[in-house]
This record gives sequence, structure tokens and C-alpha cells, in this order.
Amino acid sequence: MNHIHSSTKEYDAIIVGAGFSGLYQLICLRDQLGLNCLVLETGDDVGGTWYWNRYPGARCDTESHAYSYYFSDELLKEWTWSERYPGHAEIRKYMNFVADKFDLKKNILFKQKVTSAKFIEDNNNWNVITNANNHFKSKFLITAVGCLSNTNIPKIKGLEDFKGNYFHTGNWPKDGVSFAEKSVGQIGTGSTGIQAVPVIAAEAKHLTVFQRTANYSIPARNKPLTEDFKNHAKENFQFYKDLLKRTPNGHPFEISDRLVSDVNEEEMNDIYEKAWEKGGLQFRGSFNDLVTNIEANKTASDFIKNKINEIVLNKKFASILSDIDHPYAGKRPPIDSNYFETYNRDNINLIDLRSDPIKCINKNGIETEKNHFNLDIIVFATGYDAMTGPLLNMNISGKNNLKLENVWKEGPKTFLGLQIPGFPNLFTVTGPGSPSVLTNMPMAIEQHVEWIRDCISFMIKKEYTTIEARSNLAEKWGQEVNTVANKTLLPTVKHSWYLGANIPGKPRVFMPYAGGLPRYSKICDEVKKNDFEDFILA
Ligand code: N01
Repeated sequence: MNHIHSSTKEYDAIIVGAGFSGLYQLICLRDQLGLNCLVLETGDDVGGTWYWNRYPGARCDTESHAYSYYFSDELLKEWTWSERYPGHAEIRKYMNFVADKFDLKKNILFKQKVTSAKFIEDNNNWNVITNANNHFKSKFLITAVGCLSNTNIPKIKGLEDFKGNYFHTGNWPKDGVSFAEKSVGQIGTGSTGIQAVPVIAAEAKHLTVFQRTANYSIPARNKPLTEDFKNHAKENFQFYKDLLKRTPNGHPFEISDRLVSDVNEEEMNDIYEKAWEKGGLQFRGSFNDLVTNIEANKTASDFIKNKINEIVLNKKFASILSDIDHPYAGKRPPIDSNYFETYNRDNINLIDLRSDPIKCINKNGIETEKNHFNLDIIVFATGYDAMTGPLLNMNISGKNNLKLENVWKEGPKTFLGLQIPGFPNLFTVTGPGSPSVLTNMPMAIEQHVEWIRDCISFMIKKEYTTIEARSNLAEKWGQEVNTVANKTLLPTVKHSWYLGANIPGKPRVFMPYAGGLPRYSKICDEVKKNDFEDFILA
């Protein structure tokens, strides 16, 4: 229920999005700084990414004890996760628990999609308009819109003629989709597709998977948490908090110091075997040089390819699945529950789109160059216009009517992923140029949200009315983002969404900051310590 009076239209801060970022930003600004805040949210409940991602098998790849807010010891003690990795429904429960505990919903207006945000120089206010034609004014505008919220359904000729149903995983119907007795086609084998395949195949009459790029995956080894582990996580939250802040990706595991060349082949295989058995994203932490040294990486890549060939009994499928053209973890590494094993079922088919591309969709299904597939349902697990898409979608204009879409024509330019030159008092939580998607998101979010809180608090104390990123420093930050990325194998994967390569026409710019969360946090702390003098304050 919304308690916001319709005449209350002017705010100190408008926060866009009621996911992990938006909820904590509201707590920081409303409860800690005493600001008059409004959260605008497209959905009809809190949850952000998890409000929309209800697809079969949707589950977080971060272990549950780390996929939590760490700002409140009380909250950490009160909430108990049930599985090693939290499923989408449990995450929504958690976010509702947080919203209720901190009484957040009274400041959230649901079913309000921001359609334009314009900085008005006369009064240094942001004017924000929503799809319900509501108009709001605010001194600060904070986007908490997530990095992966702008779904991408590729433009395939004939989709409108399809007489079955089609769904994008990131916009999944609340009531679910029944696959019983249905022939299903799924396009996409990224982290999402790899989670969805086993669950869909278990229910559907038949599933055809359309794979463009083969992908690595490590078993997640999801399981219910034991009482012992639940107690351990609560009793040791301070240890985990320190660990999450110390590790480059904000995950609850260390990256090993050893290099692949430090061990012999037998030891190496033993290390990989143990990591495979343990499961999860920490496989990439087995050696220090897996994401920086192509030779070292090849050992991990080969190990996984061998596993695929061992698991998948159909030789043709095994060959298509293990024909991977990029280094392991060069793209976001998926983890799975019986993904490769599912190809041993007798109701699944796998199409290699590299040798048999999709020609069109017609009323009965998908037509490739060489085949036709009759389908009742098409699942698009085809990813997102990541990082920049959700921001560009809001039609943001800054000083001198500067349009964000024009400023970012050649790719995003930000200072620290937090601010954009020409757009005063606009803060972008986990924006392009920040560690965001290369980390355990809640950790990156907490760091950004608290920095924004401290920045606004500083401005209020010093009676500044505007803060704006400097162009030259944004330019320099862009170079730093490139420099640190180029020390890794990540930019070598030319079809990666980190580079915007999944969206036709999108500028190819490596978007996230790959220098690790601790190093990034230190840089942000320095800026704060120097009274934000890297920004133009007025
Ligand atoms: O999207 P993706 P995703 N024709 O872009 C294919 C996070 N996440 O939703 O690789 C045919 O990775 C595309 O092929 P290619 C995580 O950060 C987190 O899976 O571009 N195929 C690819 O196979 C992740 O990285 C969690 O050649 C087309 C797939 O669709 C991010 O979300 C779970 C195509 C898209 O893969 C995005 O993952 C899931 C076309 N025209 C995701 N267009 C958790 O932690 C695209 N593809 C829970």
C-alpha cells in the first residue's frame, strides 16, 4: 500500500528502483540523514532484479550467507537462509523482510516507471516524470536501477507471427509458465539459460536449446543448509563481513596466491577436482593467474571441457557444448545444477547456431538455415542491454539540455561509475565504470550507497547545492577502467556483454571496473577524505 500523499511532490532525494540498492539508499538517506525521500519503482513490489527474474531455476550464484546486506548486525542475526544459494522466491521474501523491518514501503511508489528525468538549472532540481504521468521534483536523483534490468529480445524476423507464447527470462510472468506437454525452444546459454535448461527439460514434453556460444559451467552443488552452518554464519558474521570486503569480487572465498606454474600436473588436477566437487564460483579462485594468464587459463578451460565430454554421453552434443572459443571466466562464469547432465535426457535437442543459424521465426516455431522446429513456447534467455541500457531508458537530460544518449554515444563516461559530467546531483549506484557486475552485487551496492550518503551529508554540512563530475577526471577514469581490464583476459572475449557485444550497434567499451572492490573502495575513500574536491562543488 502506498501512503504517499499525492500533493507531496517535492523531495530532497528521488531514488529510482526498489531492489537491493534502492532499499538501502532509502535507509541511508531517510533514516540516517533525515531527508525527505521518494522511491519510484516500476514493479508492484520490492525486489529489483528478483522481482522480474522468476524464470525456472532462477537462483543466485552467490552463496546465501554472502548475498545479504551486511550493514545491520541485527538484520544478519534475524534472517536465516535455507539453501546454499538462495532461490528467487526466497530472495523476494528477504527483501520484503528488510522492507518491513525498516518500514520502507511507505516511501515507495510502485508501478511508476521513470520515463524522463531532466535537470533544471534555474533551481538546481531534477524533474522526474513517470509513465503514470506523475511529476516530481528533487534535489538529488539516485538511480538504483540495476545493471541487468533492460531485457534484450533479439530482433528475429517473424517473431510477431509466432502463434505460441514467448517469454524473456528477465520478465517472467508472476504466475509462472506451465511447460507440461509442451514443445519448448530456448535461445541462449548464458548464466540464466544454463539455470533454466534442467528445470524446463524436467517438465516439458521436449526442449530444444539453441546455442550460439558454448559456455563453461561449474556445478553449483546447491543443497539445504544444515543447522550447524546456519549457526556458524550468524556467529561468524564479522569474519564474513571482513572477508567480503577484502576479496576482489566481494565473495566469501579467497583467491589462491599460487600460480598454475607453482604445481605439477597431478597437483593441478587434484586442485581442480576438489574445486569441481566443492562447486560454485570459487573454482576460479583455484589459482591466482586464471584470469590474467592465457596459458594458466587453458589448464582450467581444458579441465572443464574434459568434464563436459565425460558427462555428456551424446557425442554430437558433447562436441557442441565443449567447443568453447574463449577463456574460462573471460565471460561471467555460470554455475549450474545438472546442466550438462540434462543433455543425457531423451527429451532434449541441442542446435549449434554457429553452424545452423536462425533464419526466422514463423507461426509454428523457429526456422534455422537447415531445419525447422515446431514449438509451443519460446524462452528467450538472451540477456540484457547491460549497465548502460537501464540508464539510457530513462531519457535523462542534464545541464544545457544535454541528453545522456548523446553524451554516451561512443560509450559510457563516468567518474568512478558514480557520476556523469554535465549531470549535477545525479548519482548512479553500480553505474558503468564501477566494479558492480564483477562482484557480489550487495557488497558493491553497500559501498556505493554509503559513499553517496556521505557525499550528500558533506554537501548539506558545507551548504553546497550541486556536485558534478569533472570531464577530465571522467576521461581519466575511463582510461583507468581500460587499463585494469587489459591486465585481465576479460576484454579479449569479443562476444562478451561486458563489452556490449550482445547488443547490435552498441559501442564496444569494456564497462565494469575490473580492479577489484577493495582497490576501488580505497580510491572512493580517498576522494571522500579530500572533501570531494575531485568534483565541482557549488
Ligand atoms: O545473459 P547472457 P544471461 N541469437 O548475455 C545468447 C547475471 N546472472 O541472462 O554468447 C542467439 O550472459 C547469447 O549468445 P552469445 C550474470 O551476471 C546472474 O544468461 O552472445 N543467441 C548467450 O548465450 C550474467 O552474466 C545470475 O553468443 C543469442 C545468451 O543468449 C548476466 O546476468 C543468474 C542471441 C545470453 O547470455 C546475464 O546472463 C543469471 C541471438 N540473437 C544471470 N542474443 C545469478 O547469480 C543473445 N544470445 C542468479
